[in-house]
Amino acid sequence: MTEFFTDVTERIPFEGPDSDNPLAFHWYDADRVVAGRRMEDHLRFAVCYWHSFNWDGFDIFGAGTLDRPWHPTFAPTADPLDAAKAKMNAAFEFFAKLGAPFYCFHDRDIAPDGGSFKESAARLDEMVDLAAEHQQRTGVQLLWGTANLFSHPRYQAGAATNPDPEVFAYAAAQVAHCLDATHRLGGHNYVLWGGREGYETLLNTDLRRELDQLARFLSMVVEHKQRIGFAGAILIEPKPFEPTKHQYDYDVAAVYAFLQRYDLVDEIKVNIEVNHATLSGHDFAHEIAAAVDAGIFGSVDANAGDDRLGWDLDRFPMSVEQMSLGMLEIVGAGGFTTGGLNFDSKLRRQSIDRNDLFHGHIGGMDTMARALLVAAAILEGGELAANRAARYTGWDGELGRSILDGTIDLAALHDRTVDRGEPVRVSGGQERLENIVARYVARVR
Ligand code: XLS
Ligand code: NI
Ligand code: NI
Repeated sequence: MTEFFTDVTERIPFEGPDSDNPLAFHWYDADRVVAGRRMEDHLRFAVCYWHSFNWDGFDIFGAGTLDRPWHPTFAPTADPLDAAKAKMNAAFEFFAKLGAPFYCFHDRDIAPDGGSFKESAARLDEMVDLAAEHQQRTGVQLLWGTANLFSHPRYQAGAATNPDPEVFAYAAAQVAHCLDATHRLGGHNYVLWGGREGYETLLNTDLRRELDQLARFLSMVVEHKQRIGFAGAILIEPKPFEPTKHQYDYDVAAVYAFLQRYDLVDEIKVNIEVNHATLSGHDFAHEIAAAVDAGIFGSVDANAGDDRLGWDLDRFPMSVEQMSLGMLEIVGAGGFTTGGLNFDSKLRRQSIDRNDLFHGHIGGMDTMARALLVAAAILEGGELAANRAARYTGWDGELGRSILDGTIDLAALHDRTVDRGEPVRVSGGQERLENIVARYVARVR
């Protein structure tokens, strides 16, 4: 097999924070035990096929720039399956050299559209056989598979939420096939991102019908999962907008309300993407905490946005502090089970060297590894937990308990308050707490 990433001949080593080698890990030390688990098992890193191998660097103003010789932009006359195989060789070479334990794909990332459903399905089957061999050879596992229900023109008005049941049926067939493929490859999860499950205007949209359709679609996915014996989790990926103006899966809270309404809450969890959280006006940590609280936390797409650009930029994560606050919620809740950290992250369009894909992932993995160390140290130090608990001690006293257990009512609280002075105010201490976090960020090794 001819190699693609020829500058990197060995697996990327761990060399520690003081190393100047740009093609080494400085923080991610797979075997290091942190809070009772190996780093690799905590972080469960996945490389995303889509952005890293399927995207040629095009944007709405210009053509592809990246060095992706299998892409139709650069190989317009190549046989699509040969190109897909070359892409897969390069992808698994990369996963293995990086030392990522997992990868993720859309059906169309690994197998090009064949013009008809039948031909597309046959191509997917062929590529899945090949992926199984690559997985076997490299030991890399599938974190999740997903069907692309947003790129093809047939999905212009959505897949499950399309006004035409023929499109719903097509999408259902595509998911059935992709879920089978994911099952065959031992996938740990199956993701549904509702890229076009939303709307542009109420002038042509029946919101209630579309929500009912989406719920029926998801119930069918759950039924199918059970029928084929797929043991992984089904995950919805919330995103507030882009490509549609109003997306139904706006954020974790909206997804949770939807799952409750349609009685799906025990069957489906969420895949939280950091920059989708930002776009919905939340912190990453908030979305994690909301999902943990609802019992629907599944997995994470670990990317980041840009402070000044309000779209899904999908940068590799570089902010240790932002990620530490997210990891604090994840580790505090007991860590990942089926999920992991998928780099749904893109290079910049000008990052055209083959090694840039390593640099992006090394930076992202080091950032998340350092965030894990910070989170574990904060949890072990216990100051934040003690502070938080201290704020609520009143609720363990007589008044707090009698409010919560219902022995005191509104009128009784009225009478009680008439005779009492003002409650004593105390500081929230946010700056002091932020300084504690900053201290951990600075000190962990
Ligand atoms: C797009 C989404 C997509 C999903 C998988 O914004 O993040 O990459 O993760 O379809
Ligand atoms: Ni994503
Ligand atoms: Ni995204």
